[in-house]
Amino acid sequence: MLRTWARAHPHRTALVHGERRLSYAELESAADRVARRLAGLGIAAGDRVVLQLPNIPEFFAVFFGLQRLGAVPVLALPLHRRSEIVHLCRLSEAVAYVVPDVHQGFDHRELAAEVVKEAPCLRHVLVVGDPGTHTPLDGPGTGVSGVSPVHDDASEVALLLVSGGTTGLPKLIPRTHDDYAYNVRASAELCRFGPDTVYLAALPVAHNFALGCPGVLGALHAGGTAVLTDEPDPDAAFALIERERVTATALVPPTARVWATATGWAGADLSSLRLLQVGGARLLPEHAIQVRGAFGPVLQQVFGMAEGLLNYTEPDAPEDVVLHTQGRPLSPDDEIRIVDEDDRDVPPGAVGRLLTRGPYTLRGYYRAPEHNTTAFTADGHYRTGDLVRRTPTGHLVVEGRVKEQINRGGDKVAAAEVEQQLITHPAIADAAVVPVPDDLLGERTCAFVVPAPDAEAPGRKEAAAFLRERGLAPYKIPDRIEVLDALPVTAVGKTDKRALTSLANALTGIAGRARP
Ligand code: OOB
Repeated sequence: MLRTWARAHPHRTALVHGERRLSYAELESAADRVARRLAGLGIAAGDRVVLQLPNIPEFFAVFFGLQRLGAVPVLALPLHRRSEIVHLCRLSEAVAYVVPDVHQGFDHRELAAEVVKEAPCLRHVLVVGDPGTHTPLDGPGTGVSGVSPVHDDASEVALLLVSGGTTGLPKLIPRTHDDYAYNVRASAELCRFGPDTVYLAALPVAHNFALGCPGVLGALHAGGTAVLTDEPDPDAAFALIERERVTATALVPPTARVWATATGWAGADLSSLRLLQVGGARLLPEHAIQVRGAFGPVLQQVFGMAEGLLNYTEPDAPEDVVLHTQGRPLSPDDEIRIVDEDDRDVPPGAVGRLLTRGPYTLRGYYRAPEHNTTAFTADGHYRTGDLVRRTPTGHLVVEGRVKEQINRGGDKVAAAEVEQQLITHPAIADAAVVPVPDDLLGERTCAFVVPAPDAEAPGRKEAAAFLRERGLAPYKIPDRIEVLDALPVTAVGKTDKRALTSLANALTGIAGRARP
């Protein structure tokens, strides 16, 4: 795809980052350079490479360079730390790990040095910027001028996305060339992207939303421009929107609300904005009204998942649909079932569990045969874990979830992953993590811990330091720790998360009254 775009309009601007501007021709040759460099290091078709880069042009040079070689990027998030990265490297048997030198004060070279000790499959750590003791990404490649694309089968895996997760360790989602290209093309069409599109990537481009829904890839597919930034705060973002005449962007609900408030006092000219996508977590109707009030009829709700299925409110949808639903499936071939706990269809309009199957939805997690037996129905429907209802117009409203995941303003935290980390603490005998409502983030995490015999359970600060030391991503560290003598159990002997959620809420009430 990149080669086609670069031939069609080599001199148009593809990517903007700060003062840097890359034309399509420059992006094309940057991808070629990376491909030759990686080929020179022995990286070949089928190899997996963990890519952990922020929103900088090199992300796309490496992404497309890997595509060119037929190698598969594993898209780690910028906030992933040792625990996640080691797991992703081992699971994918990655041969290389690509990192920035220092990003937002965090030295990724130090992290990489720890990772290589625990993931012997890694043969190379490639650094964008000052490589320290590792290998520079920039460097001599093979002499061959231009590595030609090796694909002959569009059903092969093109990239591996990280799942929000419900189990102890993150899962990888195989996305194929044909499914992901469709994802990008159909999304770009629905969102009316064209050569005049200027897309601002303010969410991490390693996440499906900003990468391909329609995201940066959609903007490039349409012949437009993508502006990359890691600063979604309104001061920086509004200045960029004004300077670059940004036409479209994607946000999670907390950021959308901050932006909406900021329009009241910021003087920037935002008149170029034609599409403001909000998704990744529930946008409450009152917040949708606030955002639409501030930005006008440019708001679009997006209910998507890295696993595939995307729902969008259409750009010409009635106001009521935009304010009160999370959109309609992208493809006419997306199959939706809304079922009860025995997989029986609920009556039309009733709330149930969302199952889906379709042209760009995964058929199985990567190297997870056991998990796949429960994550899918026998006939291949993916169990999203979301509770939805369908309106007469076919739009979905997200009403909750059955999966044990905390959605912290769009950042997904698998309860089991944090629980398993917590119980490695010598003073913790048992742990259960539940969501608590939060005005800004929608939800935060509350961990209930049971102290080990004769031990005193750690407080929040100590637990946080412990989990950071274990290499857990910062957004997974519990916002609250509560100590119990024992965890409540259900009639069948499972931890009663519902009781814990109510308890957490009751404790919030008490804390709220105690601290006016
Ligand atoms: C996006 O992808 P993931 O993989 O980080 O998370 C998917 C999950 C969904 O299953 C759902 O539980 C939740 O995030 N979610 C929403 C939502 N959008 C996602 N819940 C309520 N309302 C929404 N609008 O989050 C994602 C991927 C592509 C595009 C947009 C979001």
